[in-house]
Amino acid sequence: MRIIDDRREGYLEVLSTLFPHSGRAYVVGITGNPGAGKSTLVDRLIENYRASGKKVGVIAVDPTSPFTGGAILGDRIRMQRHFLDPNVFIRSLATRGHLGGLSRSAGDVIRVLDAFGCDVILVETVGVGQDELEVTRMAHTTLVIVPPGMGDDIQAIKAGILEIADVFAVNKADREGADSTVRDLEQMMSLGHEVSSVTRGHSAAGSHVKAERKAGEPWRPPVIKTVAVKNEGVADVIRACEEHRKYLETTDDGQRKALSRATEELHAIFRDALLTAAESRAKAALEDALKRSLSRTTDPYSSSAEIVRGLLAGEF
Ligand SMILES: Nc1nc2c(ncn2[C@@H]2O[C@H](COP(=O)(O)OP(=O)(O)OP(=O)(O)O)[C@@H](O)[C@H]2O)c(=O)[nH]1
Ligand SMILES: [Mg+2]
Repeated sequence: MRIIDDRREGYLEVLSTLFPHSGRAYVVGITGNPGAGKSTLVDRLIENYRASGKKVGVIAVDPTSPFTGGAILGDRIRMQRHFLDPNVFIRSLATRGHLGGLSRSAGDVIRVLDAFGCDVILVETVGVGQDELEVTRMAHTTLVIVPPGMGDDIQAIKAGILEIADVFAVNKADREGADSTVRDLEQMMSLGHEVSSVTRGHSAAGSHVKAERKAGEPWRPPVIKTVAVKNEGVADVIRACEEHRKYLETTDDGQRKALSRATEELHAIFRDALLTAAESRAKAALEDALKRSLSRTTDPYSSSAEIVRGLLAGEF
């Protein structure tokens, strides 16, 4: 695992060897504002999945952003009770490091956990940065956690987060305002879909009523109330995720998403491989270009284009 985390010599060979053993795990991305209760819910999800005998992988994207500095310690404590369970694998990932590499690193770790035989892999990421949101694109299902009483702020999260949600959990439903948050979310979603009566008239946590989706209809993200600290509504979240998984497995929409996931993954790996190879091949030419840049004899745009032409023509 260290080899992968630190990208030590040979890590690509390891991943390549693992590839045939991967592809079976179901990946759930869990995102939402800082403090929404992601880790608490993840802890409960682990508990529920373990109770049904599933092997669980967890990737906590280490929030080193100024918003949430040091929160990973809290995450560790929250999930601590699962650390000794040999069927739970918990890894954390730093958000800062190589450029745009977070999703790539997460992808690598997902591959490893998948090959280890994890049935479910939960990826917790704070839904604040683009980089973090990218990670959820690797998940089959994205669970967005919203605390109650967001009021107008729901409009604020709308832009980035609403589009990526496959399932909503209105967590901390023991607090005031959960019902209106559920209503707001549903209303927002019904702008693009037919209005349904999901959860209307039900106030207890987890009392989500399955919306009957007819064949051919697009997926409509269910909104589920949870009280993660009391394990309420968590089984409903799992049920909703399973439904979404089935939806993906049986629809054209699911096929399209699988294709786009595979495309993105291949391209990310290709870009990395290309860059590594090209930078080492063009080392001398790059040094020369740098000198010319500094002396302002050749601009970096022209030098770069020149180097790429040289590389493609096999001149280096
Ligand atoms: N009342 C109430 N509190 C909750 C619930 N779920 C979580 N909390 C509390 O909310 C706080 C934040 O929970 P976390 O699970 O750490 O939230 P998080 O989204 O992982 O936070 P970051 O990782 O820092 O973004 C903790 O004090 C939890 O105990 C809930 O259902 N009800
Ligand atoms: Mg957390």
